[in-house]
Amino acid sequence: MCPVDVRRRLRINDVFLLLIILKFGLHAVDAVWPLPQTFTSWTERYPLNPQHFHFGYRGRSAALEGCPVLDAAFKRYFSLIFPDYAPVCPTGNDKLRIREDKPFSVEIAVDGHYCESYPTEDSSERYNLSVSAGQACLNAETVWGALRGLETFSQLVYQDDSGSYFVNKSDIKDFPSFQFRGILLDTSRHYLPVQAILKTLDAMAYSKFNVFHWHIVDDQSFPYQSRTFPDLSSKGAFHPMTHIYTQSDVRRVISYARMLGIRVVPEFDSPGHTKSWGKGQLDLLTPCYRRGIASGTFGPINPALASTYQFMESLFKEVSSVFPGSYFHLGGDEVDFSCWRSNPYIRAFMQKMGFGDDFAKLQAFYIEKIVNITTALNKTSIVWQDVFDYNERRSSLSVVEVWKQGCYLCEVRRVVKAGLRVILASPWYLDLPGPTHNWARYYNVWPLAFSGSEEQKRLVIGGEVCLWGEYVDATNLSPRLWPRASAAAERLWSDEKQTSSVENALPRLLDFRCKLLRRGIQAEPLNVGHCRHEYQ
Ligand code: CP6
Repeated sequence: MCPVDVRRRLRINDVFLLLIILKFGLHAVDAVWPLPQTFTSWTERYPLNPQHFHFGYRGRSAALEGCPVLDAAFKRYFSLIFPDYAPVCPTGNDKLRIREDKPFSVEIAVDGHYCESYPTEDSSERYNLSVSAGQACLNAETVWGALRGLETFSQLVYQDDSGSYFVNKSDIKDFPSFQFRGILLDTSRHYLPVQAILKTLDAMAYSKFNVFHWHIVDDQSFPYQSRTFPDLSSKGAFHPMTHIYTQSDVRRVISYARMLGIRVVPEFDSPGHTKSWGKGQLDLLTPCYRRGIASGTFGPINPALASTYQFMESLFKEVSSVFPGSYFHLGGDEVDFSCWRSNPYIRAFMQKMGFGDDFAKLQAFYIEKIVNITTALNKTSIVWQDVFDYNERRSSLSVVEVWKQGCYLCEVRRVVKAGLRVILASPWYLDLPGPTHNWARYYNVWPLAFSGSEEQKRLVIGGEVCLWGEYVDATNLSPRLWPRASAAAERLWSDEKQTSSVENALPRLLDFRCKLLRRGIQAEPLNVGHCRHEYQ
């Protein structure tokens, strides 16, 4: 079963690729995005007939029959591989043709015989895929690896000018360079309908992203409908009925993501970025003072009240059971100290605690309590870099997300030197449009290009594309993200030595963008040109 015979090898090299693009357009061979770690392909190709094409579980993997994640993936990928196939009653002609076509099956084997319920931060996504006459063998350690392999297989299939499907003989051994490959969506500055989120999850799977970072609270609105504190969204959402995510919406997003091997990391960003909570929860935010009297405006969460921590604990208890993943993003960025400073009660608390005039100490005090609440709920906390920068006692921290511009690798180095894990976001801010925001800027990023030990580099667990929501809603979400986010996806998945050239990547990215259009994703153009199947 699944023989691997090495014959005439055709490696992807620049000259070959260029020839293909110039002569045929790149609709055929070797166009996989993100680039697999090792990839050999041959000119030998096999026709695929949708009526004689099957997915199946192989031998020792028999226990997986009935695994919902893979069963659903087979259905999904069948439609993605044969986009214009509509089952019809065979006419006489079809019957003749079908008999001539050889069957083809994709045989899947997953180690360990079982169907995991949720992907975790250390789930293996490794797979081997070998395509030969009549069959493709896909081996993986987990169902999540099998999903990545199915995505790759789907990208190997192409149509000739008459519309017939083909796949070339290929041999792929693949695994991600980084285990955390995320996209942040901000559903507070603008509400994103559930459908828009699900569609983004689909597109994420096409680029092998595996984390959806859901920035769900901010100053402008709080759309999450809490069971414990329903007023937070009934008063703090843009609209109490139409601009919220109900418990069932949230469950739907989480289970849809799981089917694609994507983890959902919720962010409850505090103590700043929480003004919307103030509307539904009295005495949570700090009243700001002007010339000794309360001005009627509010600042960050009030860290001086015991009731604050009771509220946060109840809220986190609820959301830790709603979101099954082990990572929790606690935010902690951009806390404006001026309101705290203006408030005499906060200043008195500072004196009592011995913080003097150092508001960073107050912020660290608050975050430490929130981290402890999170740890007690068995979750691992992620914080924005501000928390690391302000905190002298860093022992309770686990994962730090670096977002500030400037020398971000300097910051990465500081964090790993402290023995903490890092997620890098600084180079991947996609929310601002403009001519300088071309994809190569997101491609030419080298997260490990700092001096440090191997052990320190292993602490860089991945990166994240941030799509902040001030200027983004469902109208421009897709074109803002795609295909530029895919450039970051390749940086996070593929081997950096094989993907160091923007020129080599361009033809594959052009091809991939056309695949996105074919799959119904409104990915913006990279430059002048056309796709065989334009978006409609
Ligand atoms: N919202 C929140 C934001 C940003 C952050 N947190 C942000 C800051 C600066 C830039 C882009 C985004 N809009 N909650 C910082 C992590 Cl340039």
